[in-house]
Amino acid sequence: MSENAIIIADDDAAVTPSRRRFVVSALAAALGLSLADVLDPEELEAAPQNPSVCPATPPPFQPLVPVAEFVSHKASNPAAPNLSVNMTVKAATKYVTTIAGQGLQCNPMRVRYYEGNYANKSPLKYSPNPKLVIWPPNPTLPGPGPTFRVRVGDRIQVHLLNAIDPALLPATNPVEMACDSQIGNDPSTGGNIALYPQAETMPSCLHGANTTNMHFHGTHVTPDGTGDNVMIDVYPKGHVPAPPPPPHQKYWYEFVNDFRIPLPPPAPNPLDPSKKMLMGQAPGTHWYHAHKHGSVALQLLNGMSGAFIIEGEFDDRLEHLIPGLRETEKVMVIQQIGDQIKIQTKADSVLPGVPLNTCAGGDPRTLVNGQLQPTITMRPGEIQRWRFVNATMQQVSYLTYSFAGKDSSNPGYVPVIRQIAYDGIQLAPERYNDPSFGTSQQFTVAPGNRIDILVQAPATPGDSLLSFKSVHGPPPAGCQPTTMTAPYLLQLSVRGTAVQMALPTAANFPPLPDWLKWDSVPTTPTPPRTLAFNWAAGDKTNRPAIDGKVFDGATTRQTFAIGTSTELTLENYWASSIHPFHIHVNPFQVMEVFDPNNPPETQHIVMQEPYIWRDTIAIPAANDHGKDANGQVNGQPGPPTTNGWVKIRSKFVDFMGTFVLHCHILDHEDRGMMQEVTVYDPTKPIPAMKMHQ
Ligand SMILES: [Cu+2]
Repeated sequence: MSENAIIIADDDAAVTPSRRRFVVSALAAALGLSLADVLDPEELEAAPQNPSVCPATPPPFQPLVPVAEFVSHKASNPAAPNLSVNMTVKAATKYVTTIAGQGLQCNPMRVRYYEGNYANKSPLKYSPNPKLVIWPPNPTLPGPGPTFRVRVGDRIQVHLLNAIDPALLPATNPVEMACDSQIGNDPSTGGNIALYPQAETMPSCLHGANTTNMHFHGTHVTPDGTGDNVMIDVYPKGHVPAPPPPPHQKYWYEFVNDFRIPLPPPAPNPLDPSKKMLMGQAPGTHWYHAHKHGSVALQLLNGMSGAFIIEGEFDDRLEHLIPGLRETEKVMVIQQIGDQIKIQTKADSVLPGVPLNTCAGGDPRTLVNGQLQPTITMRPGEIQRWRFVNATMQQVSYLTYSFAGKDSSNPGYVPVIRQIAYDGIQLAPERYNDPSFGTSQQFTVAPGNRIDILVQAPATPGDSLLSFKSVHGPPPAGCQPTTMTAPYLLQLSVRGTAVQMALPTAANFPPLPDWLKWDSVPTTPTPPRTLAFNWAAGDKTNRPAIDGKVFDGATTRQTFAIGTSTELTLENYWASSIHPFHIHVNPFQVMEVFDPNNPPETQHIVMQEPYIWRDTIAIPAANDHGKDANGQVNGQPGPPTTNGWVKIRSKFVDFMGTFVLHCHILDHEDRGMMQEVTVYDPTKPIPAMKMHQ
């Protein structure tokens, strides 16, 4: 972590001595405010509307403010949790500085957010200790929840309490079990249309805006019980849902996720110590976020996400190669904060290529740890590890990043970057040395992706900007082109005396552990499957669907016997959008990618062994060859649309249970582009589906 990292003090924690401990007041100092500056609700209401820069918000080019970290510690006995935190979901008005035209604008918005502190000694009952400091120290600033930093083998407890006051969110439908009233945009007229109640039906519509739960994205743990369980509903405390859920449908006001991150094979399986682990947990940059079907998009747009760093042997080996890397590491959560979702739709049409994008009210508002365009300072020649989490949720944030010199007369003033991991899973040494991955000087991340890079500053002082551009042309309709007028995420400033540091080579880069080699974990192959990411057949609002069906809680699922593996071909029928495919619990290897929008020579990429592991991959958009809404080009019938597709393979070992696969453009997920996944014991009947709403 960074040398100015903020670690919330835990009186019981025996933090590794090399890890420095600072208190949250360091953050207040960095922002030029005291904790007493935190505004109370009356002051919030009286705050000025739309000044150019929000109160207490750092303007662009200020030093990057690290997010507070909860760091696991050695437990007093082997069964005790290594990290136990309270995560309370609240609502507040936050002030988000964004770019409007050529200037800055302050946008007050009422959003939901995570407040974190260490749990007290009664781990099953929520009871915050007022003596403990909390994150965020200033709830009026936008940004992610606290960072969790643990190690493979650790037991984690997260006490999730839903303390949203629905009265603070009057625009929300108080009926948690029915589709919300939302505004859609009809691209054929440019006007607003009422989206609901119209043709969309439970459970695949925007609903449950104040209901929540927590997903641990990238973890290889049980999806059932208190593990990475997204089948539960946590309602605002004291507010009985109306109408009440069916009797068999459990719900909570607070829920404790409690699970152990497995050690690499041949360690015992934490669920059943009589069994050995077959796959390991990839140590890396993972994250947590809200995952209540129907409100995932809104809650991530509000900012309900944070980094979940899992350390292991890979990190030890890197630290050995580059001593001091942990101390200067940067964790960056990329978010786009907004308070309302506007969906583009077109009623009574099932034509391919209809634009359907959520654009946060027309402005992507891309922030790093809640900050607009911060600065990271390095010494000449210094190497740092940067961890990026793309916690955005919409098509417009599918961006390619690369550095460019800030001085336009010297665009070549850029650091050297080397990719070391994708989605929290290390690259093999062969891929670290591959011009398409490790040595590429640009990287592309879709919503849900993480990327780890080593950054080596140029040998002389100067400034460089990490710029970004949309992968397929300008932002889609409905999104203001702020990414074009200010196309950079952050600034790198190189100052001070030079240091001599060397990047790893392919020869000394950490080798791939055996359990990340496909053949080292034997499975029973099953026939390949194809999933079509398309629209609901006959659905008036073109809901996003898989194989023509929106998630219905009754029939839409994939089942796999434990111990099997399969190849999946994922096809994208939409010309208007990528679909970032994500599956919980088990990562996958990427074997082939077909992007029909690329020139013919680069359309079909057949990957080489060792394949890259991922848990989220953008299925390239289809190419409709310029057809209009009537399927014509220049008044003539157009050629058939060419779908984008990827081929992946995955294995379903270690954990039986119920989880989901879905598109990580999260309004697509909420409105139906999701399936349940059941990994079952082949000696018993397949269990029923679990999610109903
Ligand atoms: Cu999608």
